[in-house]
Amino acid sequence: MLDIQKIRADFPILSEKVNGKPLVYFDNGATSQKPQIVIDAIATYYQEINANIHRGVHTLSQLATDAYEISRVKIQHHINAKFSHEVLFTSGTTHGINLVTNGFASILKPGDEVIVSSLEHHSNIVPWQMLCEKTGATLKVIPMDENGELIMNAFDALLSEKTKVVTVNHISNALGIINPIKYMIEKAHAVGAAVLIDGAQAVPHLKPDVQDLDCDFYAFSGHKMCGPTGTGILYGKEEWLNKLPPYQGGGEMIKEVTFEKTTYADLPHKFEAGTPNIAGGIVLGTAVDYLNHIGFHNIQKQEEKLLEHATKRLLEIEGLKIYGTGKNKASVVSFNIDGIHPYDIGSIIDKLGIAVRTGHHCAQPIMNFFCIPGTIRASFSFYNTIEEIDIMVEAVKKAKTMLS
Ligand code: C6P
Repeated sequence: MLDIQKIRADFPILSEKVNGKPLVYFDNGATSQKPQIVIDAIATYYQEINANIHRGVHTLSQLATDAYEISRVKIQHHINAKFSHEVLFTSGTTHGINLVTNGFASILKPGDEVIVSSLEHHSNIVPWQMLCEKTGATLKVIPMDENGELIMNAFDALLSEKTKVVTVNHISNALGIINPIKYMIEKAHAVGAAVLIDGAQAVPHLKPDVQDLDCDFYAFSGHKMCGPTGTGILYGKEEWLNKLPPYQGGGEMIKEVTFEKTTYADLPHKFEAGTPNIAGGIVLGTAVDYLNHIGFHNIQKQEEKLLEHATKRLLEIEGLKIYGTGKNKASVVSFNIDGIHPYDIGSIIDKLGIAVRTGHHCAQPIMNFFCIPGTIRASFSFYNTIEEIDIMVEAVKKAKTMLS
């Protein structure tokens, strides 16, 4: 059993007041809060070893380079990648996905097909749309049902020898649905397609095993898993990363440059042009250590309790509808109240110190499917409590009374 109060003490912001009320932070899907150990590690980096990496022979540069590369190896082990050079530092999920779509521009041809799911965040729709426009490939979409689950028969029917890429999120940000990605990866590989998993919403809740999943790419953001903003990881299988051209040209991604021709550095540097977010990359390793110290088994147990309690309590409110009612769910509840705009509820409960996200959650196709402008999304983390959920439920009831 986790000692939640002890864990909460690790997060200074959780004892802040917002609008004069104790903060209830349920916007973890947008970004997680940061423990003191992560906040301190950023200061320590700048106070003690700040230098550019992979460049200098001087001691500080060596120290910074070592810390950065140790963090890469830590993350390699965390996601069970075969090689550390399959782990690329990025600025976040969006960056990772764009790196891949940029690479596929030189691979896809007219007539090829890319399959995305109807549950995607805009970050995993728009780059593929841009790629299809550039190459003449066609974008196909896996439909969903009323529970927010992808329809696997329809997915199977979309697959053919024309399918070159399948991409899907591990967990939907808007609904919290956990997708059957292992099945989907196997099916996609059977027709020779590459698979990119958008793991942005999965990594705060679970430890992905990229070798077991057998995905070709797995992209995620550091800031949703207790790490700093502007950090992220793109895992890519070695063979794919060797096949794709570099994303950006610049310093550090080269072997040799002449005006006639440039040869590129080996992995992972081929994809890491310019000075990266050094402090962020190092501290992402600290965040991973922190989460592993809490333990993902414990995290999941706590989050299951929160999800169950929130679902039960919210459904006591008349006229409240939850979107995303599939069986396999992360600790996210997306809901609306009959006849009330989600922004209005969100604004009133904000005055009571409760932070939720309202709107389309960068997933407009999902809102279009349900014919709604948006939802109120409460996304929980292991540091949230049952008491906080009760505070939110009472606040939502109050808002409903005020707005009815
Ligand atoms: N979702 C949310 O409130 P970046 O911005 O690159 O760190 O992550 C983009 C992204 C990609 N895929 C999924 C499934 C996501 O949930 C997100 C970010 C946040 O739901 C902010 S829009």
